[in-house]
Amino acid sequence: MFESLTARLESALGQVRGKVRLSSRLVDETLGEVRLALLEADVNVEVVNRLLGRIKKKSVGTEVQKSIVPGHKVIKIVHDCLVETLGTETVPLVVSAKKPQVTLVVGLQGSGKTTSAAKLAYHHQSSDRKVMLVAADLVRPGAVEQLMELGEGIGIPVFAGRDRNPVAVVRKALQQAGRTDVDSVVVDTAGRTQIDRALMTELGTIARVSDPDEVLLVLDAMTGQQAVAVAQGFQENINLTGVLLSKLDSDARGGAAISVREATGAPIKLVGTGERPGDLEVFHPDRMASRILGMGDIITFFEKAEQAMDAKRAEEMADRLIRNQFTFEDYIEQIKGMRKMGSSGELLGMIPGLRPAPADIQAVDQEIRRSEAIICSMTPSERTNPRIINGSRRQRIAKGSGTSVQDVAFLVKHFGRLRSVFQSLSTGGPGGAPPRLPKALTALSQGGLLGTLTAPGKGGQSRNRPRPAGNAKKPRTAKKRQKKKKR
Ligand SMILES: Nc1nc2c(ncn2[C@@H]2O[C@H](COP(=O)(O)OP(=O)(O)O)[C@@H](O)[C@H]2O)c(=O)[nH]1
Ligand SMILES: [Mg+2]
Repeated sequence: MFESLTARLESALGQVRGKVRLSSRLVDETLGEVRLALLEADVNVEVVNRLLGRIKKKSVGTEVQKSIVPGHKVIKIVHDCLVETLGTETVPLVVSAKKPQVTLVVGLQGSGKTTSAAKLAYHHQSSDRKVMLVAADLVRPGAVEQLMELGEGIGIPVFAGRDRNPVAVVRKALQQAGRTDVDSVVVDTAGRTQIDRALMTELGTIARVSDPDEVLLVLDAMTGQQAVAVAQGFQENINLTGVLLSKLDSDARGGAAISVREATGAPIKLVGTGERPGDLEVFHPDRMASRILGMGDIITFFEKAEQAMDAKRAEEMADRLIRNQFTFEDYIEQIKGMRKMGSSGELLGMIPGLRPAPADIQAVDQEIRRSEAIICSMTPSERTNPRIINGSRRQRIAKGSGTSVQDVAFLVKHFGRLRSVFQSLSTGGPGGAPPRLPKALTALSQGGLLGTLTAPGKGGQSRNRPRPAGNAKKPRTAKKRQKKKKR
């Protein structure tokens, strides 16, 4: 599903991914690539223009530059605007008190109507409704037999009259449904190779006699933006309640999926994802956007980070770090913020390009718990001024936290090291780079703080191992993370 579009968008957005500094030129370039990717995917050009207009409007403001990771923010904006294009909200199937409830399945020949009618019937049946299928496609040879076979496979009766007139078939089917206490009737109608008068007249008459609760237009996803013209043609002649987009499983480009809602206003309610009766899914715009972008990790990271991190507080903390005023109190707060975002394993997994091994995750968790225990056993003055922690204080803290004197000494020592790292950021790195407050924020939000503090711990070794401070061997994950920070 969407393989080619997703690959294209991933490479387009790869340029800003993880970036803590963004020039407006880079943003423009990236959005230009996004535009091309969409056009290549056969998305309707007007839809592309409107979508990009929205994205551009949102990505120029200060909100992007001020966000935790501006590069991620741009991707998040693309995602949110795509959700809007896809319809924002999930539009459910109509639920009515009428009995039987009637669904008409309409569309061009070969779009997947008969298959989808069976899927819908199966879907209704699974919510404990008594269902009947109606074979009202008397145009396509073998269409009635095809539906009978499908119905038999899922144990749903198929009404197929002897009339040559589909309107009469539908009328009789509804009478029988009334007699047999059927809750839901799904009517498979005839299609044509293109929209023509005869078809529209026939559908109009069927709609009049059956008073449908739902009229679903089946569109073949593989036809790309042609689907827009088909939908408009049907809309002019019949009241559609929604679209069922079929063959999404075979659609690498996504042109129809992205275009239909924005171009026609008709909501996509369901998607077909295969040939079997169960291959039907409810269409959720947000999940679909994540599938199309293929960057679920960043979106989730961002949403959680924004929830957990009060931006102002984060800035204050970074500021304190830079002024060398960052204390163990701040560190504890930082850990709590991270906790709100999920387990450290989840968090590490969300950092782009990082695939931590379970052993690393365990080690990090263990180290975090240990340092938390140690800090909790410190007095407030020790937390704000770790310099006063001497031998006897170390002993007391170790006892209180169930750790060793070495553990306490290690944490204090590395805390000092961390502060100096951040301070060097503020005074400029090699080559006299300007102060990089946003970078400090990135490090914070991406677990850099925790990483630095816990880096030397690996598995269960940390307790017994003598620890050379400063140049201790770091686990793989920490190394990668540091690389990430250098970008
Ligand atoms: N892969 C895939 N094939 C589908 C899907 N829906 C329908 N088809 C296939 O598309 C072809 C045409 O479907 P059919 O229901 O006969 O179309 P109709 O002429 O509109 O009734 C058949 O071979 C179906 O098996 C789908 O969601 N995924
Ligand atoms: Mg058919």
